[in-house]
Amino acid sequence: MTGRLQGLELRRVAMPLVSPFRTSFGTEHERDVLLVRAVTAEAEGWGECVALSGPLYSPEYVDGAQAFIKRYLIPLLRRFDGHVYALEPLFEPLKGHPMAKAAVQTAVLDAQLRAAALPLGAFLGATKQRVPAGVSVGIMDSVPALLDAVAGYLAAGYLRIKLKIEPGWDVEPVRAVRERFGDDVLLQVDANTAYTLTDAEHLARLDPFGLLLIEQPLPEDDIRGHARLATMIRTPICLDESIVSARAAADAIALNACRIVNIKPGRVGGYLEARRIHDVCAANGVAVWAGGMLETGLGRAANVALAALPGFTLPGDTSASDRYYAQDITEPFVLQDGHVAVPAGPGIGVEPLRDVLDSVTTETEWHNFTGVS
Ligand code: OSB
Ligand code: MG
Repeated sequence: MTGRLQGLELRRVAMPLVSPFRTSFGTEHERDVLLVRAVTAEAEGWGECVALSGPLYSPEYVDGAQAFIKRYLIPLLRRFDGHVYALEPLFEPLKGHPMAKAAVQTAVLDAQLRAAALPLGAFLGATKQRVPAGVSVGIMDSVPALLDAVAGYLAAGYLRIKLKIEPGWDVEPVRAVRERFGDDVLLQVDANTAYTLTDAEHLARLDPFGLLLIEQPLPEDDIRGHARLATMIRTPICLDESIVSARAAADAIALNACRIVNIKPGRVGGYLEARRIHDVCAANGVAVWAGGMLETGLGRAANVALAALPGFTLPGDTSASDRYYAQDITEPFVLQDGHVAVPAGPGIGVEPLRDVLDSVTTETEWHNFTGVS
């Protein structure tokens, strides 16, 4: 699995969301996505950059990721003809920018897997053909609006509900969802770093509701705070933003800062590192689940393959395409019995629908690597 790169395409697409998605850090109305297409003589592959438009979830943002790829990764890629594993040491001297690196790595990995006729799931060690789907529900203007949204998702078959929370929108929405839909619904919350340790008593008020987990209540670098909070509340703590590498996962686990980990390949520099986090967690008996970043079908396909690994024992944010987009850029991912099918074809196993892709494209640049030694 090697192959000289003939070139790289950077493509920006504008994808209107079916409804605004509000979190403790902001509201997304439209997804401005950077796609990377890697071309070799044998095949081409796709990677989706999960950076949001602004640096509100992590330091990366989509314009910055594109600039970083152009200025720092493309010069390295011009001479690259190795296995995708060789990209990690090649990129390693450049600090940070995991989402930009992940997008490029995934495009190259997809091209190499397609050339080798190997599905991404098989490459990573997937053991399932379909994965249970949860849904992430944004902060709403009112509790009745939230209950309507949750009712719709449960009717569609979603197997787990995640409520975005922030100070002022936490205990009441959770109580209302429990009262209306009962104790059997798998329910969890995600704070996206909106609290501090002084909120511990308040967060303990979530204890009676039998939540699966509370995701990232405290700041990204507050590992000790999460460990302390874990002794003050009964709801299991899950980390998202804090888990930036397999080493960070090992440290957080060793310090008892989390009992569960959300794995997002973009946050950790790609699917190779995501796989290592899965392995570290499995070795420590820590459950993992697949996070999401409002991906199009291209990014979703790869996330679903990862979610099919044996350590992914909780439903992920691997929702169907129509939870996000009226028209996806691939054949839509659909919910069947609350599950999403793992693509069976080589690489990520899906193709962009060319007409749709072109109709949402706002910018394309092609970087040609041939003729350069
Ligand atoms: O914290 O998990 C998060 C979306 C964008 C940025 C961060 C997060 C999210 C989600 C949505 O919760 C997950 C999805 O359905 O893609
Ligand atoms: Mg999260």
